[in-house]
Amino acid sequence: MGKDKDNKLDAESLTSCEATCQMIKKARKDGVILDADRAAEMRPCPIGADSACCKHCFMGPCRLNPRDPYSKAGVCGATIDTIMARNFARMVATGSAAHNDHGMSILELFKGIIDGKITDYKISDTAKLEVVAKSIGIETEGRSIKEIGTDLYKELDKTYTQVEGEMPFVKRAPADTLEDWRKAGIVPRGAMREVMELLTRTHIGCDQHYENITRQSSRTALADGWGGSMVATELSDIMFGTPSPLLADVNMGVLKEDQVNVIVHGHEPNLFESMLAAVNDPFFINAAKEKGAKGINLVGMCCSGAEMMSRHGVPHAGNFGSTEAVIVTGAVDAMVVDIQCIKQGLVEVAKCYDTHMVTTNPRCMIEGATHIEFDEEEPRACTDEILFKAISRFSTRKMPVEIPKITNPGIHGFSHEYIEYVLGGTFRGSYYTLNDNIINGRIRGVAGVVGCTNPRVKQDHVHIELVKELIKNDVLVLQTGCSQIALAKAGFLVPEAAHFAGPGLSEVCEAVGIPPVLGLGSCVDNSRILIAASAMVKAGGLGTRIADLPVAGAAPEWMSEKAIAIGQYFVASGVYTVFGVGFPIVKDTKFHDLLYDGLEKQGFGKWGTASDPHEIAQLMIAHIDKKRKELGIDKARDRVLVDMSDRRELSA
Ligand code: SF4
Ligand code: MSK
Repeated sequence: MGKDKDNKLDAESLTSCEATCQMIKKARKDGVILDADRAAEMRPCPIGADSACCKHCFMGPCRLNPRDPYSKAGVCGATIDTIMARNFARMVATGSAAHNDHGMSILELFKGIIDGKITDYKISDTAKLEVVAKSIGIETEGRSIKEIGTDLYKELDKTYTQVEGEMPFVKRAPADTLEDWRKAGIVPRGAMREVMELLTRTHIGCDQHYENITRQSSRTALADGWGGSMVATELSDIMFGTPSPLLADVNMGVLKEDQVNVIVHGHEPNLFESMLAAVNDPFFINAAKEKGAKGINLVGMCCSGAEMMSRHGVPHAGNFGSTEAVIVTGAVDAMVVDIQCIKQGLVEVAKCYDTHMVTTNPRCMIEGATHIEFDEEEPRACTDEILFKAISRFSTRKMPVEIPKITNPGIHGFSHEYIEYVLGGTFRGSYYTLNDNIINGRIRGVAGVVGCTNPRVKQDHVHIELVKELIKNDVLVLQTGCSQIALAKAGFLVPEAAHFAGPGLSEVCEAVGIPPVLGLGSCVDNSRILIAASAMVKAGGLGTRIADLPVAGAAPEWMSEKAIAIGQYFVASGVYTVFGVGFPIVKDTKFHDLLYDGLEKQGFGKWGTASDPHEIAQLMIAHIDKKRKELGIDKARDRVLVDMSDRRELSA
């Protein structure tokens, strides 16, 4: 990696995103420090990076030697396996809690609408309301929306509060997968109970068997994927509309110099939905015009941005790695945030560029930011106050504006319902065609590539190179979150990207008219991938459990505890899941063997780690091929590929 004249890493080596690169250079010129430069200054602690330390009690903190992990134990006698399993468990607990807390807020909002207490939102997708209710055994025939909705609320409330029994949405898993969970004793009861129990087990002197701790980690992670995240996705669709493909622009070029620019960044769609209503209110459009603006430009970032783009085509300015950099444009009149993945550093950067930095959720206040609390019963009080501030900042803009002139159009909004429609057809109404193309070998398998960006690696680079390699090898890629935005910026969410795919996948994409990379939305929308995988099993021909499918997952630039919870729910559901950047674990330990091999032997998925995108791709493809072989469909693929290349030669 090269250095610039101030001995800092070249901006080009920090990001593949041209717009972010331009803003890193500008920030350095302006004397403003961004996350990428803070990361270069902050060397990770090598013992913590390997998860070989513990600070769970004050007899410690205890540090073990990752190079000789069994040479000593903590003061209490805790071994390296106990310490790593407990650290891992706490990450799963936090990640699962975050998604479940989000899901619980969405459920409360749903209840408020059904009860008639909240009137600013409505039930938008009544057909989906019925489908979801039926999927968990609620009678819908001849009943009103209020009756069905009330029962659905009561049933889904168990996702969080139930202390005994099985969480409602686990019924949607393939029967054999559910049976595997039952045998292992990891069917989640209620998320509050699972998170509480997992944290209890990690207390000094409690659970000190790495396998037993990890069993509860799986249970708590499943309470995320098949619990809080799935509730959030399904109810958000019911309230705000189920996405179907639409064209939307991504990248910093979506900001407009002559308009009032408002960015919403975070994870809960309700704030964003209300902001969308507010910016379309003629009162505010006129108020902006009176101050010399051509209008109000609402833009998203990170996951709520991905959700709003999927549902309404709201433009998206960039992923986690660009949230500070976008403020450097000087064009952001208000940066409005709710919860999760909000860097505290935003406040300092916003101060430097005279941008209003506004927090809105009582769970997420930031010192130095303006807090304007959002209340679903009176949402416009918050959004309108923010808009007055943003308009007034526009009219008194002091900072020079420099907006990178880059926008990348792409197709977003592939809900699992739409995938079923486009790859199954209305006639069959299942994943039959997808399965058929996997069985005949045109599609080698399916990969979920998801998750964050991390300033420890070149932004977007690993995502892009990994996905390129996968589609080249006929692997259909499903995406969510910041990874989806990385590929959108690289121009891969368009049908024309089928040219970069292998012959089999490109043939299917061209026939159906879809890109080889399908964007499913935000990080809670990873639950759409679970439902898609279950639908593949149910469509037949590819085994009887998710673990049988030729599928794999990756979070190549992960950084958050939520990512670890997501990884563990995919693994516990039966998916081989590879993380890039690194992983907090010491090799040649029993805990490492369990995560990277033992769980698969027990019938689940397993973890993998590699930092090079091509190596990640090879690991995933090798797993997909292994599953094809186990299913006895490996020969079909050889035949199809010979046919295709023959055909290409003939037409050349
Ligand atoms: Fe050390 Fe044990 Fe306390 Fe952890 S719980 S800090 S290993 S004494
Ligand atoms: S926002 S969790 S950086 S995907 Fe969901 Fe992006 Fe990862 Fe946050």
